[in-house]
Amino acid sequence: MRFIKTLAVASVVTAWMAGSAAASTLDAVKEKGYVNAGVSGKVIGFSAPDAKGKWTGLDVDFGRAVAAAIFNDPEKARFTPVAFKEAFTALQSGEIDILTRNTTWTYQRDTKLGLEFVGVIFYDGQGFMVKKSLGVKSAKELNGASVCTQAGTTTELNVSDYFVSNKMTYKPVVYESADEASVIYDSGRCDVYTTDTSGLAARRSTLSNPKDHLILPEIISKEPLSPAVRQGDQQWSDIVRWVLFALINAEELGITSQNVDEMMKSTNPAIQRFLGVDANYGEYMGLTADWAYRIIKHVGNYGEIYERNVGPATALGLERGVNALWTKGGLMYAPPIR
Ligand SMILES: N[C@@H](CCC(=O)N[C@@H](CS)C(=O)NCC(=O)O)C(=O)O
Repeated sequence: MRFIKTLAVASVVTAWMAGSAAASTLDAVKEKGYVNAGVSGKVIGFSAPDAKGKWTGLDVDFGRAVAAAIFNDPEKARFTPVAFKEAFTALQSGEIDILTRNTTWTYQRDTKLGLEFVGVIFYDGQGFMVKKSLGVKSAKELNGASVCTQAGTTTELNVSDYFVSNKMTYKPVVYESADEASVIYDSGRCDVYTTDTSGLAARRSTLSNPKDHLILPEIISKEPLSPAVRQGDQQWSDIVRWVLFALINAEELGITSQNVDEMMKSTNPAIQRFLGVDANYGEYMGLTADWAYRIIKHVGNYGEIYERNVGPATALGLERGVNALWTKGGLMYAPPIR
């Protein structure tokens, strides 16, 4: 009797394993030979093609980091531009494997839409941009203004909350895609352009005269931007989450794309564990012992990714601010790899 019971349990477990193997995103990704990453495709610094048509940006580099961990080749990430209105369905339908698209982690997207956000890659907040000629210095002076917002974003609700709570009115001018935004704002159909401040900096850099525009000091919301995956494949969400944590931990440990080979000889046990020198931590996620080494070797750590895409030396010119490591007064804090 006892034996039969054990058998029954074993067959249930086998069936479950077979089922989960069939549904494994990692297997499907390996089979097709690349990770398909959904990106905005139009936000400089986050995801946009450069002059030579090569994808660049912080969100793009995150997709490359996932590909590096799996394939030891960052070029095995493909990028699919997805508009906000189709981004979540593209993920749910399996068209894309990850969504890495300046997307805010919110309660409803997490619970109602069946997405899983893996962790914050960029702490942002919503702001306002106006033409300097308008003479406005603070968002408190925007009563009666026409405000450009993008359909389907968190922006619409935030701006409404802000004007209501400050007892002001505004005229919403809603556009569908980022392409329309510059045209609408540049042509004067709205007085104010509002989105995440990183998006404002990106947008400003594309306007005909960036210096004619002012980003106002008020930050009216929390926009924790996070990569997302479908709910229901725990191994896949672990992989994508720990790729993000590896990027942040590498910066904290001082491991860069430049010194990672040297670091393989480090006597620091945390660095040895991270690089898989004498332990195979990758196998718990279905990856190899050197999964984190691969990421840093090919793509660099979080700080390197930040600096080359959105940092002070780029067109966006964003200081690290709250996106600095927790050891440097910021919010970037990743659970340890041990
Ligand atoms: N983070 C906010 C807003 C993001 C947002 O508005 N992004 C815009 C501008 S930064 C965008 O991605 N536009 C490009 C596009 O839709 O293709 C959200 O998740 O709703």
